[in-house]
Amino acid sequence: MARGPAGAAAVLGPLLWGCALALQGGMLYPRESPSRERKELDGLWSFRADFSDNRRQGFEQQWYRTPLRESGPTLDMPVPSSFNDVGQDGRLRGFVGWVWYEREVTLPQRWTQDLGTRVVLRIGSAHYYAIVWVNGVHVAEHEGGHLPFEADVSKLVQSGPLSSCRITIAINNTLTPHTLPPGTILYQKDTSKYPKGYFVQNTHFDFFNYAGLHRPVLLYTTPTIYIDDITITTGMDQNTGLVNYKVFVQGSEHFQLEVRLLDEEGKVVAQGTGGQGQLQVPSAYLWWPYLMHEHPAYLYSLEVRLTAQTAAGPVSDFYALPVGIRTVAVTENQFLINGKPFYFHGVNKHEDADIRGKGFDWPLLVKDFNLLRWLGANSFRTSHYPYAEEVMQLCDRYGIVVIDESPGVGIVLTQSYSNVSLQHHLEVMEELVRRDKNHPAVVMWSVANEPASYLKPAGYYFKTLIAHTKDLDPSRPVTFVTNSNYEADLGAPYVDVICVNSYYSWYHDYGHMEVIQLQLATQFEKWYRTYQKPIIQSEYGAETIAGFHQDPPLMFSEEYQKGLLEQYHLVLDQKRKEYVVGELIWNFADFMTDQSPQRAMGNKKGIFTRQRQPKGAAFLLRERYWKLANETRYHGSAVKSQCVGNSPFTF
Ligand code: BDP
Repeated sequence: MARGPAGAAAVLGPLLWGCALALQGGMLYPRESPSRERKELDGLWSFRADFSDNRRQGFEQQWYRTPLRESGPTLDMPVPSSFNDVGQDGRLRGFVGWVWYEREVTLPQRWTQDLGTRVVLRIGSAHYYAIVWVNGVHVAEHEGGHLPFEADVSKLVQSGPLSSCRITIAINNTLTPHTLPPGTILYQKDTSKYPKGYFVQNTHFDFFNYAGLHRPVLLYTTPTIYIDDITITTGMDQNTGLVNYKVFVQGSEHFQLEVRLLDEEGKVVAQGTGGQGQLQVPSAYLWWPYLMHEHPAYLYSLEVRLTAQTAAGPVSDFYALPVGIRTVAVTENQFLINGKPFYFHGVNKHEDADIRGKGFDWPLLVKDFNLLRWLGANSFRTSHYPYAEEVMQLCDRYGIVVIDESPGVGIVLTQSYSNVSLQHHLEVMEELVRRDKNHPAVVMWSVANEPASYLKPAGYYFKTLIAHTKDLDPSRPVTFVTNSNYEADLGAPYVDVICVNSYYSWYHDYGHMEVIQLQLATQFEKWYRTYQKPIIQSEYGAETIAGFHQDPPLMFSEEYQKGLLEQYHLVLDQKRKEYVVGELIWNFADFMTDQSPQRAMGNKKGIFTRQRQPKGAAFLLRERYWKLANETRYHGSAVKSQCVGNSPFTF
């Protein structure tokens, strides 16, 4: 029998506490379990860019109907990867329009013959707009390049004698004023200067608009009655950990649910039944950030078992979700994790590397986390879009705290504040919260970076967006990152934490490091006086070409980057005693940008090069972050003495 609200949820789709989502269905990360299998589709796909003038030849000729090789020449394209940098054709690097990917897959017989098996195609990210066909039949469309989407393809793969299926994905990277991030297409009509039909893509952000299948694509199975979504929130009552759960089921209204919480040694510490409840964990081990506690990142496992009776016999589904017990709160001048002041000493990142562009890559990811830990960084912001789910999982495991940012970067045109844009932005926040709500590492949502928040419609836009995000998830604070003036910022009244970017002695008063202290102190004082909210210096930095040396320092040299950072640190050290709760360097590593006279092969504000080698500033920051860690580390009694977590990442 159905218990709790799960039956209703099957109709309404998942509910977070108190707020109905427009989205249908959950987006649990596909994990193997006794009832679930996965088949990864990474590797070589067939590929073709549609270079026709209107970019629509693929649709006119219906390239999805037959194998791609039959409608013209194809290239081998690795997945996951951006398509831009893997080839030798200059036209492909900057291509704007539709590209076509295709892959033939052989399926296990059980998947195609057992009608009690549900087969799902999941695309981790396709930048930017994607249309998907299986065996020539349209199965999904998705807008947005940084969040996963799925299609139930059971009927298609189970309808014929075939044990293989052909997956075709058309992807368009065009950005318009209503996409996130926004962009504009500029047509040049002067035929004395430009060839006929000439256009370029303009954007208001500086990272390169890499495109393609950036994250894993896979097929996975569930039973036809299945666990569709789980929502966890956690709390503490004295020493007792509280794990509130809601489980959403699809496929039937008649089922039973059992949940068990296991500690890191596999011991059951709490259990319950039904679609909703609270588990109580006496003497709980808390999830602490890296360097804040001897045993950071303690993860329990929530095992959910669904059983149901059907005419064909019993069905069961099983899903295990990592759970960290921790609380987050914000006061007038503090950011609290587990009730203790937390100071963000971390970085801003990008998903970016040589050749693969924004393509997901395990070696790169592990290298980046090793560098973060070497640096003594306890946090990062997913500037300027949601990162791969696997990144968030490592943050949970290593205790790296995350400010989870939407792709709302470069919202500067009035058109991008229209209702159409706002509606899409609301949906993106729903998709983001749905995907990342259960990660203990995520402590705050950022709805945007450096929007033109002084424009008149920005007040309503951010008020609505932030309120909606809080409805979706009342358990986390919400912010957006500003570079505007404190008194002109129409969004700031609605945020919980002020995140401010500034580039003193880089974009202003360049070459004059002597003004930094005064200007930075003034910045902090004005923001605090106006809003009385904690402040994070969410970006600061200097362009630096690795190996350029100049003393006394000149711009672009490693000495200038270090000198500039030191000036910022003097002020941060004063203000962190009052209300500044964090500092995030721009940027972790050099990254690719659009070509422009201001950028020499990309943005060079990394403290590591694009190949992840340290510049001088990395050593300076490392010394600072470890010092900060030792000062701000929590020497708690009760929780500390109970912790036996086996995380290897102690210090
Ligand atoms: C900031 C933006 C960031 C840029 C940075 C820069 O938030 O995306 O890369 O400037 O110019 O304003 O380096």
